[in-house]
Amino acid sequence: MSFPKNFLWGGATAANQYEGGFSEGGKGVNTSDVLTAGSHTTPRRITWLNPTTGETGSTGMGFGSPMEFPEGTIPAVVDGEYYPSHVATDFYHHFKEDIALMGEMGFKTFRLSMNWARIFPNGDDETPNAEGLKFYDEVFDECKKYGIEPLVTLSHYETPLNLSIKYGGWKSRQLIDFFVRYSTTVMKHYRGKVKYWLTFNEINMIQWGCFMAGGLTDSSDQAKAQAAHNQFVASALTVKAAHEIGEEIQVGQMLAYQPIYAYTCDPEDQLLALKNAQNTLWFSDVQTGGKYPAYKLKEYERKGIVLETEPDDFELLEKYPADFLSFSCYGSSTFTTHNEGEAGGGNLIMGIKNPYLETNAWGWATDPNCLRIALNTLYDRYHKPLWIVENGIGWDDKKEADGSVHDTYRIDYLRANIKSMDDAINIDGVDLMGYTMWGCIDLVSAGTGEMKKRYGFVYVDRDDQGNGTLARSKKDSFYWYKKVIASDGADLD
Ligand code: BGP
Repeated sequence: MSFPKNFLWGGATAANQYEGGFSEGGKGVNTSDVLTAGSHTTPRRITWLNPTTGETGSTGMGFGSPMEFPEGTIPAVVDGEYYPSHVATDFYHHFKEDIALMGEMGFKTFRLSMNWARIFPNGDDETPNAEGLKFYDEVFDECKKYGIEPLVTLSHYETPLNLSIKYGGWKSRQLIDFFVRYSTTVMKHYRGKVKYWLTFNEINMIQWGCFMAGGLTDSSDQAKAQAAHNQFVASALTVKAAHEIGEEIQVGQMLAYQPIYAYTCDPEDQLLALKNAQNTLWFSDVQTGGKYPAYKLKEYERKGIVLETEPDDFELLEKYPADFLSFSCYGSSTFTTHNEGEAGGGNLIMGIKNPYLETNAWGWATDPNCLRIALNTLYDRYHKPLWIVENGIGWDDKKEADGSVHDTYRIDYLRANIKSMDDAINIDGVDLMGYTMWGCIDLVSAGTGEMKKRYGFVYVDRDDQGNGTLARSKKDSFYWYKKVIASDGADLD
């Protein structure tokens, strides 16, 4: 079996983990720029400053360790800290070389995120930064040379820091206007160059990483619910604007998804699995389905959460749902009510270890059926085109003296996942637009801030402390993926 001829094969990246150019081209500071590096065992931290006393310190990001800003402090870049986003793997200065490598692999599409603060440095500026616009013009022109269709995320785990400090991040409705100004500006400016857009990366992650996903410094349930609502409205208004700007433009939702399994057939385990699945799916029920599900509204009622809404919010959500649903999927998670099983084996949502699956060094389980199950679940529920915009495996790759990297484990992982996708298309009839492997050129890990958790087809010479030449070299998986694309997914050997 093989994939449709127009299937969009490619790779995915995000500005905060890849682009660098921190203080170049008139860019402002983003929330992602105040995150330190961490590791598998040490959570990343947000650095803060007390502008009155000059005192500095840091707090957790809300998952792994609590987020607490002492009175009078604001998130800030402070002296003496290492911030992985500032250089990252320097796409800013390597984009021509990197896009050429993507072209060599035969990419049909390249998912990247636009750095919001490169376009609107403070987020609430009246006019965009011309130098920022120019940078992406050059990037998209380069893509065009190789026939690569860009897929652009508008906000991938970053918000201009000023919006977090001045307005409290996405819990403020004012951010809706700032975001829509930004999305409208870029959709108009890049018309003819960019046709596919995504609004918020892994929108459901606001439940855990609320600073990262929503610029919130307040992690209360009320703030998170309001922030999610505001992002939904901003997404709907972006879909509306897109359709007014050009009928060829499509705006997708981006969801962090993983199939959820019950560890046993005990109905209590089944119910727990269902509830965990709903905790993700309500985000796509709203943004792609157009309606809040009853269970979510009931939960808000129980918890005393009251959303601040405008009279036409719900009509907007229903009238302008996402054109397609994109998602990340790395593996599955398993849950039980029983006091058994070993902890771990999930991705961002950790459950217990699934005895049928292998995990990598970071405890992420590889599940050969996860994409087929995910695609069927989401297609059955929404009947809209789907796009897998993240899938892959993080590994501490070793580069040989001759520059080669023998990443057989990555090829094995991708082969199983592509087969799973193939089955969903050819056996189950799912409408799948494309597949962008996560971190196609090595980049910084979002979860840990490490370099050594690598995903790429291309190795980048840089370590966890920021040393290295940034030189690029092709891994074995580079040649393998090139063959996969050239054969429309038929040759997976
Ligand atoms: C997703 C994020 C990405 C990416 C990926 C891998 O959740 O959208 O930004 O980083 O996961 O995760 P990590 O980098 O933590 O290994």
